Amino acid sequence: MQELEKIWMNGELVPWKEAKIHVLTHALHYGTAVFEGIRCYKTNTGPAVFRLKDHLKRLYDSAHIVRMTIPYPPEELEKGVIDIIKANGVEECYIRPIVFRGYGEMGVDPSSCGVDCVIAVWCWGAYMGEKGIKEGVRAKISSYTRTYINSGSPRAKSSANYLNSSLAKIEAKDLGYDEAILLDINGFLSEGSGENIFYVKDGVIFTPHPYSILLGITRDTVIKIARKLGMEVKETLCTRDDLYLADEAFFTGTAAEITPIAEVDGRKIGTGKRGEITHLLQEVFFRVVRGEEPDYESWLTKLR
Ligand code: PPE
Repeated sequence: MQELEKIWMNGELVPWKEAKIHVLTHALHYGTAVFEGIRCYKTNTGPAVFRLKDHLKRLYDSAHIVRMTIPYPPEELEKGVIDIIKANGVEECYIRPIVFRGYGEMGVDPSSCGVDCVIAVWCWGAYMGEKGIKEGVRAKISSYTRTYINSGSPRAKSSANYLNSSLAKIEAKDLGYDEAILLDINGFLSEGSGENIFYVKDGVIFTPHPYSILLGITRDTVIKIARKLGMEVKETLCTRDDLYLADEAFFTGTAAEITPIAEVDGRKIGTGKRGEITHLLQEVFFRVVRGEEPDYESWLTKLR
């Protein structure tokens, strides 16, 4: 990992190498943490954070679901995000706020452990490579089922949910694929290990209904952009066969941005290349995040 200068830790900017926690931190043992992934992009008027307020809103929602009280008001975390980007002097970066149960008593019950809060930033290029963004990735339907709504809480971006993602990702990569697609407990499409999923059929855009998925901010961004372009978007139950027979498919996520899916389980999706609608959505998306689409300016928090 390429180290930067500082990390925001419980309100202080501490040197990167000194941003440490105790080995008996509750979250390390029991996954009691919630986090966010946000991107800051370079625009003509300097760096701008994309949909910062929406990401922080989801962080507080995640904390609410897992019964943690974040010991700062949202405005303070917003300032923390801006301060830590400035302190590291980067124009573009990925931002990772994490809120977790700290060092106190051991045992599953987290109530005696305080809540710590960290914001780190690093430089992160295309999640599945530049080639993936241009040509599409190869995906596999996972043998792992997405976290069930009454066992984990897929709506919360909690660390504990990511064992499910991690197992699926390892399996997919071991088998020579780039990414895993998980089905929900009823066998319908849910999402990728770290992305939401969309496909296009006869000009209509489909994406799984928000039952067993993380409600992605990029998912919401793409839905809004597509509808504004006059396209029809349906949030519905989707099957693997729908995906196999789609004309185009793509993943969305803060890290993954919009990554075309070229192939699923050895079957080409459409032509097996980036589809036209996917390409158009990518072009508009990258203009939006770089501040080149005035209609979407309100989504940007400018640093200067
Ligand atoms: N589903 C999952 C399971 C997921 O992890 C992400 C983001 C999304 C959907 C898309 O959400 P959004 O970023 O709001 O559009 N995954 C984050 C973590 C990736 C990682 O490897 O770490 C991300 O993209 O930041």
